[in-house]
Amino acid sequence: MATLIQQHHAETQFAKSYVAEVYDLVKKRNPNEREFHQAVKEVFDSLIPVLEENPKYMEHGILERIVEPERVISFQVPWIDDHGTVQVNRGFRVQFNSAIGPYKGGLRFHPSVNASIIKFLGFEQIFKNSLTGQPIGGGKGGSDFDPKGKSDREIMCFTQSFMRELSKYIGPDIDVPAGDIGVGAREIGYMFGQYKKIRGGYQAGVLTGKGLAYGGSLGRKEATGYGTVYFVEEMLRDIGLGFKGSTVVVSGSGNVSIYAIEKAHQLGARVVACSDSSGYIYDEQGINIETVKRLKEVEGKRISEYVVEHPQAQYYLGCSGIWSIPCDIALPCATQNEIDEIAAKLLISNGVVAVGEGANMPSTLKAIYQFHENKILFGPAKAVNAGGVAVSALEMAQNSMRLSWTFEEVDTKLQEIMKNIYRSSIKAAQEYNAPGNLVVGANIVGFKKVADAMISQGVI
Ligand code: NDP
Ligand code: 2IT
Repeated sequence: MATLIQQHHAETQFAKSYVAEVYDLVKKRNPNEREFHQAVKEVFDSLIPVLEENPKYMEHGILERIVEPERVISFQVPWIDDHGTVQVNRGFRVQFNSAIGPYKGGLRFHPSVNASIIKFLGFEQIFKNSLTGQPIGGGKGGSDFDPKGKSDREIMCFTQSFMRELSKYIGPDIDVPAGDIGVGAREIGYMFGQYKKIRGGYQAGVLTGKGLAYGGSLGRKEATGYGTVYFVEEMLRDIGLGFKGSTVVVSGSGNVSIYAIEKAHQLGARVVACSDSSGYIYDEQGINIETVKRLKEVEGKRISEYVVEHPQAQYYLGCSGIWSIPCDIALPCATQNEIDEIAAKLLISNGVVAVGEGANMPSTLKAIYQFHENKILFGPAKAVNAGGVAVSALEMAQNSMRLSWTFEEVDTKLQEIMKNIYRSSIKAAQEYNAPGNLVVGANIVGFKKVADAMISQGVI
């Protein structure tokens, strides 16, 4: 008869080989989708102890099912530019998993968008949305359209064409898109108008991140950046530290970065650097966030303009150099894989204490390994940046009730949600023998709820 240790060993081997088999299948079925493979690998590596403990997840084929989107929509987006020339872009919506609620997730407009990018983002969104504790499934979409340098008319023309097709597949109880890179309040406004026109009815809950005059929620604009800082504050609190008196580096200068910088300053930190895809600025006195807001949110300028108004600051070409700046806290808030192994080692040798991922998958797997090996506090994206989608779900709730909460009410709920995500993730990490490992903890908490719901609903 097998001893308990032998039995445990056999179960571990079984769970490991099941994970390896499904991961191989993912690579075979989705060739060349590097980012999607990366996101799957990170989640799968966390799940082995959960599968050992709950063989039912293997028996019900949960991994095979969870990596296969329920629906992938790819469509043509034709539009006419200001010269009268017809342009054609590619649009996507990946409806990944609806076990716990309607598909929910942003739309990204960036020339780098392809099936791999949208699938990695959609896959991450399943677990992130589950972590928030709200009833929302996972989805993502976007286009390879480049909003840079486009006139307002071109943006409207493109977004209307995009929505003409997307409108067939979304709805307040079906799939609720929102913003992401290159999609903010202006784009959501045009898409909402087009959806309303096509449907001939006012369905406020079909999109989130709307303007305040037509169903948007106070606090949504700030939610991802503020939530990122609230989460990292929880991480720091556990070792008796906080933002107060710390030096912080934030990459990017878009929606997430701006409000992460603002909240970090409010908590007494000095944020000394931020960036865009062309370069980064260093301001030893602390970045003037009002200048960044005006340059980026109102005037649509490059971050290099900052030094014209603040001559004490320096501008450096190239965005990756930002990680060579010594800091206590690093908040990558721009894009995927912006911190590689070299950048991680630089941050570590310069004394970084905590890293919080405001962007989606900004650290490579090798970078994450470095942070863990060197006992750096590391907050993974699907936990750290969940505040954005969490407040989107609060926007949906307000739309359903036909009322609106005050900024303070929304912000208080956001703080509670971020604390809960931290506490449940740290608890799961402890329970599954990975104390302090928030990657493992967040993946497990996010996965279990969705997997249990999938089992309850049968093979559908
Ligand atoms: P924005 O479009 O508002 O800003 C993006 C910022 O990142 C810009 O400064 C942009 O610079 C920079 N950036 C984008 N792509 C690249 C690139 N390839 N290389 C270097 N820099 C780049 O987007 P958000 O702030 O909304 O999103 C930032 C990140 O946060 C993304 O990973 C997104 O998925 C994630 N996120 C966003 C949420 C939200 O609510 N908006 C919620 C959760 C996560 P440039 O202007 O030069 O392109
Ligand atoms: O990555 C994300 O969580 C988002 N872009 C926000 C999604 C949302 O539905 O608010």
